[in-house]
Amino acid sequence: MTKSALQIARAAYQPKLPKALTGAVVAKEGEPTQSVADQEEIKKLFPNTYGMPLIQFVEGEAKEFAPMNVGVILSGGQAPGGHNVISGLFDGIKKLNPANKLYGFILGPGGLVDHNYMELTADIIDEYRNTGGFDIIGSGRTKLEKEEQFEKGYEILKELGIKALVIIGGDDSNTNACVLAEYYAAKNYGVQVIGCPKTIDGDLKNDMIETSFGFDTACKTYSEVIGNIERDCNSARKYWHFIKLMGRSASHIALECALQTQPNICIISEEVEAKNMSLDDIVTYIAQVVADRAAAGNNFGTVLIPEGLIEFIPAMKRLIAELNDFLAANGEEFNSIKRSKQRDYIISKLSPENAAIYASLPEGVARQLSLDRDPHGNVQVSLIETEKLLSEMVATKLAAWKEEGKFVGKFAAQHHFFGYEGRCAAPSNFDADYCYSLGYTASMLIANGKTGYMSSVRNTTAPAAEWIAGGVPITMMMNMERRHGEMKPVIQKALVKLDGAPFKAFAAVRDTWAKETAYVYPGPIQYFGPTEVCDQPTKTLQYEQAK
Ligand code: FBP
Repeated sequence: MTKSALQIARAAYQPKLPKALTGAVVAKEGEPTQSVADQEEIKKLFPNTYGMPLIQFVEGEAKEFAPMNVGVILSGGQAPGGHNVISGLFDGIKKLNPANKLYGFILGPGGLVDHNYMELTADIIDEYRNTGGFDIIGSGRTKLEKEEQFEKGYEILKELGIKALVIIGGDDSNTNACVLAEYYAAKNYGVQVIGCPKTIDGDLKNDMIETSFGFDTACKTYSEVIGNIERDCNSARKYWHFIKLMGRSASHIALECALQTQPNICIISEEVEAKNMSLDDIVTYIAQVVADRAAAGNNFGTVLIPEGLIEFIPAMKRLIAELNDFLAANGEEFNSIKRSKQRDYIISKLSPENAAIYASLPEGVARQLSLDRDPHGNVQVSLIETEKLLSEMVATKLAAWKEEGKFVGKFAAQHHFFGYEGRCAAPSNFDADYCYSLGYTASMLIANGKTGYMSSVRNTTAPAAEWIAGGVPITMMMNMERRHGEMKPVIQKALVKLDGAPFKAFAAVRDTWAKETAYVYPGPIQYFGPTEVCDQPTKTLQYEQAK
């Protein structure tokens, strides 16, 4: 396989570990823990894994460990650094005992259920150190939640002599890891299950997990390109760029990219919901910034839009819910109607409030809302081109304002969607070190007989040597939430906190950024060079951890 010069140079990079992990360690146990909410229910559901203490690894005496085999799974969307979690895990278990073996299950949790696996040897691991992607074993979105899947999984774990399974995933995958840990513990199967916090979305974090891996690299990758667009924008001075950013429900990515690049506008979904804003409120806000900049002779700008925005606009949420129900019950009749009449048909059937909103939407978006359903009958909101929806509606509003003399200027838009561009980028130094440390820590949790824990590395705004490695009982992060009509124990998803330091820092300066052209051009991720260029954590972490 031909390798790029950077790939060859990066292969030699030795990720940094917290100082405590560089020699033999001992697990220091803290006080027993509780779940973040619904303690009684969670305790009942996880009798074997509830209430366990926090673990911190500190320097200790070297011990001998009997040989063991370990399995690893990559679950869900790709996030930069996954290969380093696996190489950290590999190096950790080999250090415990060189006879230990690591098996990777292919294409996500489905590989465990279908007994699709490969042994990860030193040669294979070396090919993937410090590289982006999940291609070493592939990833998948199969949910591990049914007893028969747990049993099928156990069959292959037993056959391969696997004593512990590491699941690298987001909040849902780690919830499932915890359910699996509890199940295997209850059955006395002797298989430990350890989770690792992955997702570019940044929404798997709490008091104990400072950040999910991949967020750092993905945001830096998007910020590079946003900065390039801003510079283009400020050179030609004739376009408004509408940029949608991945991140699922949470707006962490949009907020972090805004803090890095200082665009004219960044919409934060959590704020839209908290202020009960309508689509028209958002459009009016953007149009006003456009008009004010035009009045100052600036017919250009940059707008960041989080992927999940539409679901956070309360009125849109209600419209989507009614459409889901209506089309589930009347899909056949709807499909038998001529395409040109479908829009009017829907308008005639919806409640007056939702009909009015539906009628106000541009043709294309209205169509997407009524056509694209996932297998559960829901609108696939991520497919809705929110960036185009907003720019079209802004254009319409500005045209009306022009007639009234409220807008004197030009408005021309360009659209972008950044997501896949960042998910497999070569990990930044931060992610390379963080992920390697997470994987290595997972091996120490296994060696210490732990199950139902998530690998945790804290104090991440300090140099890596000072990071604190340990484990957090996954039950500690759980609460009860309604999923598919049933109350289920799940890890609480972290949305942007409006009283949190990163949002407050943004809110304090956004009006200035709207008026002035205050763009910052972060440039590409740097792997070699001065530490202030190469080793900075995200602004989000810096604001959150600022004492
Ligand atoms: P997870 O880490 O939660 O799996 O999601 C990451 C993500 O990139 C989201 O930002 C995005 O909405 C989703 O995956 C898209 O996934 P897919 O390509 O499978 O549709």
